[in-house]
Amino acid sequence: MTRFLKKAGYEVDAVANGSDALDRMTSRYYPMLVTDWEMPEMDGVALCKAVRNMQLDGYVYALLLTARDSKEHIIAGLEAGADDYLIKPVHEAELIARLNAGRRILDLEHSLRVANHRNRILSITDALTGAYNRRYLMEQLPRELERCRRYAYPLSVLMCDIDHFKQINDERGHAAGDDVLQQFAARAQKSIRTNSDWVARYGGEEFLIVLPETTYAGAMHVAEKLRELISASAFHTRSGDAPVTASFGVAATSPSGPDIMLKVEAMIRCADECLYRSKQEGRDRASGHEIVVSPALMTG
Ligand code: GH3
Ligand code: MG
Repeated sequence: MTRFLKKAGYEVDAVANGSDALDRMTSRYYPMLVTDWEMPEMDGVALCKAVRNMQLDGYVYALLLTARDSKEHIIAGLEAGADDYLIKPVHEAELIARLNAGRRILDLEHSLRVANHRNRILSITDALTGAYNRRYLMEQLPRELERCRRYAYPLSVLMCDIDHFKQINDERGHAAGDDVLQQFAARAQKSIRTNSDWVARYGGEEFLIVLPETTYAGAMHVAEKLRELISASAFHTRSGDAPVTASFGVAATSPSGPDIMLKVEAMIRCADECLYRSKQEGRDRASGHEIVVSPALMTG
């Protein structure tokens, strides 16, 4: 069988029984499985069932080989998760033809998977800036909050708003405004930890940066770093260089994590209030608040 398959251009790993096959399939993804039905310990049907219950990187096309050709027998095999079967003795050309048919299914499944992945990325990304969009933010931030609560880690959010952005649009045009938004997102991306922190576009020219496992002091430091990076050099737009500043509002939980009552909405509101304070106090600055007791508890 290995010889047949290799001759037809397949890469083959041959194993002696069902549980060895299962072991191999857990350690890497095999798109195709050709298995005998009748085997000691784990037979081919049990193997197919087990494979269907595994979380794998792609679909596994399973072909069962059997010596019995009764209808009930074959139906049971297909119902257990086999895609096709062959009655032994195996005819070389037929085996290859059936596997090639299986490959067409695998190719389709692969393109579907790629398309789904691309759609998922599109559905959570802001098209202009490449930052996450608000939908993703409202989906993911409650999870971050929950995770920080479970592990008793702090969580901070940083609300950013470009100063006098309307003026940039008015003086240089909307397209130049778009250039500024793109570069703002790029600079924000540059000033955070790539593996845990993330940036979402909250509204028109407002961005929210999520900083897991970051205390109030840490978040204020990030805000200050980004504030400096924004004002340090002009933004290049299609209508020339534009000096830009931004204001920031930080909301942080206590170092031991969010309390039981704290909600995402309250945290965002708190960051927004701090941002408002930064605007009031003259813009191009950061203000923050550490939420020691959640607002719900304070009013309760
Ligand atoms: P402040 O310093 O108080 O934040 O003033 P501001 O002018 O930045 O704030 P305001 O909220 O008055 O104006 C925000 C502007 O952002 C108005 C809106 O036209 C513009 N805007 C929102 N979304 C986009 C976008 O996708 N592209 C561009 N170019 N402009 C946008
Ligand atoms: Mg603004």
